[in-house]
Amino acid sequence: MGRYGGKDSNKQINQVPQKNTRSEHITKIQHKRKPHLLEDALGAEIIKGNQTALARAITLVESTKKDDFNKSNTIIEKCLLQKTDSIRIGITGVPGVGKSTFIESFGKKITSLGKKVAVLAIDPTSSQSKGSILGDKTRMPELVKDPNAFIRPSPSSLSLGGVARKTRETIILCEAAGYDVILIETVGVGQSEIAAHSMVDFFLLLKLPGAGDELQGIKRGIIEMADALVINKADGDNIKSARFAETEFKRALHLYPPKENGWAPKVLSCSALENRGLDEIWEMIATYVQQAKETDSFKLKRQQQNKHWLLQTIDEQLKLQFYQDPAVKTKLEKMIKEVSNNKVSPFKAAAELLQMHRTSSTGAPTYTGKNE
Ligand SMILES: Nc1nc2c(ncn2[C@@H]2O[C@H](COP(=O)(O)OP(=O)(O)OP(=O)(O)O)[C@@H](O)[C@H]2O)c(=O)[nH]1
Ligand SMILES: [Mg+2]
Repeated sequence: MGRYGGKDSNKQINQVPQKNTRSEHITKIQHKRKPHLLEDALGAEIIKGNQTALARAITLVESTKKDDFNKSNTIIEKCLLQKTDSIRIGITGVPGVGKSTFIESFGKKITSLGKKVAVLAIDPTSSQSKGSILGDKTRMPELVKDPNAFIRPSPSSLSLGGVARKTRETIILCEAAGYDVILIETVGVGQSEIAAHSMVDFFLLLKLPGAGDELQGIKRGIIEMADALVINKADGDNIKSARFAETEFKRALHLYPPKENGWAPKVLSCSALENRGLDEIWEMIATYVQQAKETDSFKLKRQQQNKHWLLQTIDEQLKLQFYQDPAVKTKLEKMIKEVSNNKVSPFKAAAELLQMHRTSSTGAPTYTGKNE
């Protein structure tokens, strides 16, 4: 008897209970699909620009639960399909240089141009002290109130690697929500700067007036990363020293070859407190973006960054899996002792441990959000 054509099935179709069975069946399917309803709804609301949905999705991104990780991935996938035309700007500088004040003034400038701005942070200190770089929203009183601005502090209790990855995923969500400019604030120390640099289109280094000693102390690496050096606090008694610093930095930057994309880093000065010099900074960034888009280097840089993050994430996950493998944990202790006593070579020990992990990890979960 055919599934749809037979006598019995005709009889059944006319019977009321069949209808119930069908609706039960549909309910079952819906129930099965229910886990995706939240992601679908959040994704759709984010794309409409709903800030509450955006904040909720970011919380999922920041969560260390595996279930939330899967949900956030589904949302990110959806958001990635959204075509955007954003500019990602990194802002760095030593504590007290005026990053928060600058972001407040610059953010307001951006929204006054009819654009939406999102402010995110990579802040490895936020887990240790409550004085996180964006925790201090009092430095951004106007921007906090601006409906076209979205401010999200750095997630706490995560390692730098964890924070950086979450920030990067949050960029995607913010862009899908229609934020045209993404400002990433980071402290001017070590790894967090490198992480920020590898997720932005333009990297801006804030400096203090007073060139002589500054020039001596400036790290070569950071100069090479910066697309612009901006001397902040160029106001009041500082105006003269800021101008001097500007000349000195320009001279110093001449010694460096232009970047791969042909851009020669610029030196400007501003007063974040008095809202001066910000137009020039915005124009400089706009020029950079225009040039980079013309030469395709804008797209190329983002492609390279995607590749970097793919490889970086694989590295992190592999390491995490290896060191969390209970078999490895036990054997590693023993191996360390043996290697220390020259009973076995480090290379042989490593090979054995890796082999052991390969055997024990077959079928092991590919992700664990813990310990990040
Ligand atoms: N005169 C002057 N003071 C400024 C300017 N920008 C910031 N400041 C002051 O410098 C101090 C530090 O400013 P913040 O914006 O908190 O600096 P920050 O770089 O965010 O500092 P951390 O969050 O500690 O890393 C504050 O007292 C600001 O008022 C400026 O353009 N001119
Ligand atoms: Mg600050």
